[in-house]
Amino acid sequence: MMKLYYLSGACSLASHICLIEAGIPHQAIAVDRQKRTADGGNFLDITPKGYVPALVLDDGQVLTESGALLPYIGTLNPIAKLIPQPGTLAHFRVTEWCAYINSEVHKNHGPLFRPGSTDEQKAAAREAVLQRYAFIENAMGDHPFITGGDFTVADAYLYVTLSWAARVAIDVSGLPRISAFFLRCAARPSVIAARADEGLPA
Ligand SMILES: N[C@@H](CCC(=O)N[C@@H](CS)C(=O)NCC(=O)O)C(=O)O
Repeated sequence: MMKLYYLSGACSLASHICLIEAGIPHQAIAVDRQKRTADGGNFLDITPKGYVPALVLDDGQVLTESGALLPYIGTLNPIAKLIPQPGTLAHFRVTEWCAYINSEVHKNHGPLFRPGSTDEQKAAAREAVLQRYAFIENAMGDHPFITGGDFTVADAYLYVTLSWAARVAIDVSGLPRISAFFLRCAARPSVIAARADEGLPA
């Protein structure tokens, strides 16, 4: 069975949601800030990168990086429609969004989570993230999800960054589509189940 190493509520929540959406049997194993795993190991032995998500495949190989892991998980079960068939442009549309959320949205949160950031650095980070959310708001149009009618791995990733908004004081109330998108995702059984597994409030 695959093992997903996660830090509660962190970016790994997106992979966790997608494993559930795809119906892939898996074991979700918590990692703490000291890099200890809930099954008694040292997370650095799983990946020297030391950060989540890390997915241990059935043959023992380890896959990391949300930008690769999410499309991988989505591809495992085509019926779940978490990503279109590999090799099609539609597939790369979803990976394009995963890359955008990874490098433009997720990464720009850095100063908001790093202890010791100055108020100026935090304000600049909030502005950068909000500007990217505004871009997505516009790109989403009247679709329920980023690329259209199907909930994809990119939507799971965007849901997770939005779930940090209140904690890092990013106010998305001026973005009605993004706000509705967040509530739409939060109501999905996979999201509710993954949050419960990670000990997060409903
Ligand atoms: N490049 C990685 C970054 C992953 C990442 O930033 N993980 C954070 C949680 S969102 C983490 O594990 N932080 C704990 C740490 O670095 O000690 C990815 O995109 O998957």
